[in-house]
Amino acid sequence: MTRRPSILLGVPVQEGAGRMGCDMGPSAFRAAGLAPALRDLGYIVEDRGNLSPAPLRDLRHDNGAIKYLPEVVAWTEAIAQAAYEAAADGIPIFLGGDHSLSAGTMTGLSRRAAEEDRPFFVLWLDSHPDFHTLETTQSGNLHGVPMAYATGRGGFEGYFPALHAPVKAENVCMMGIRSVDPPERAALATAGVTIHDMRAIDENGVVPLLEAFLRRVAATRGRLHVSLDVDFLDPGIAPGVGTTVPGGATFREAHLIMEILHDSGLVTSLDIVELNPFLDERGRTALLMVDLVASLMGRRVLDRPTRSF
Ligand code: B3U
Ligand code: MN
Ligand code: MN
Repeated sequence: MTRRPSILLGVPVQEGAGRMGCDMGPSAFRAAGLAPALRDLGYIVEDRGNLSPAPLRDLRHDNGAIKYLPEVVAWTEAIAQAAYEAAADGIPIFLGGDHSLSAGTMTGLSRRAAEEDRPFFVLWLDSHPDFHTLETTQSGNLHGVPMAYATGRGGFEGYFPALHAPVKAENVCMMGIRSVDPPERAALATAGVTIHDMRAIDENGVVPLLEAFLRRVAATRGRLHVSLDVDFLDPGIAPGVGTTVPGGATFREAHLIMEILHDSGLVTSLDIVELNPFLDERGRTALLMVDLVASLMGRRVLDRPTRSF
């Protein structure tokens, strides 16, 4: 079977998170053996090294809580361009870095999809919806805004790059959500995003929720971007993250999601974000994330017929 090459892109942005250390994420993913794991699965792996931000501009916003706006905007500009280019060459895997990087990846990837005349879908695996605008963020940490920006909510104009093709809220599915701030909750009530919070996962299991979304993607020839935040996982198995939120996905739920995603054959790009190696325990979170990527890319315990969509 010929497979599209895996393209690794390090994105050592840390200014979007509340604490420093995510800049070491790309190194930790490499040290945890991401490239050899993919080569073992038969992929050609091209590691494009780490991106750098675009030049800083002087940007100020009335919301005085916002931290590092010029830095995060400069990163977003560079990431959007790199994502747009890499999407034409293979399956890009963006090694974060904090989740503000998804402002750039979704922008560049949705532009690529639009030029290919394909719909663009996002599976957002996170304890948070990251649906704040620049006005509503109270922490001021810009890893809390990428989904609001990418889906075209107001107030980012003049700061973040203009969107070639906003992500359609109806094409976004979130799973694992369990920490939502009041303004996010109000915005999500009418936005049209599909949200499966932890209660929905407990009541239904991950399989029917994920399959329903994948059937929608499969019906369209669309591109599917997966954005995996470490805090989707339960902190008991993934301690290397700045925001630990109890009650997260188990090892088995997370692997099952990855395996079904591979069966679907629909995934065209991936973010792995919010790993903070400074907070990790002997690399166990980095190693788990690499194992999850391997499952997403086709690692299996036994051969079995794949599910079709
Ligand atoms: N919603 C909160 C917390 C948060 C969002 N993303 C992360 N934490 N990782 C905020 O600060 O916006
Ligand atoms: Mn996040
Ligand atoms: Mn999160």
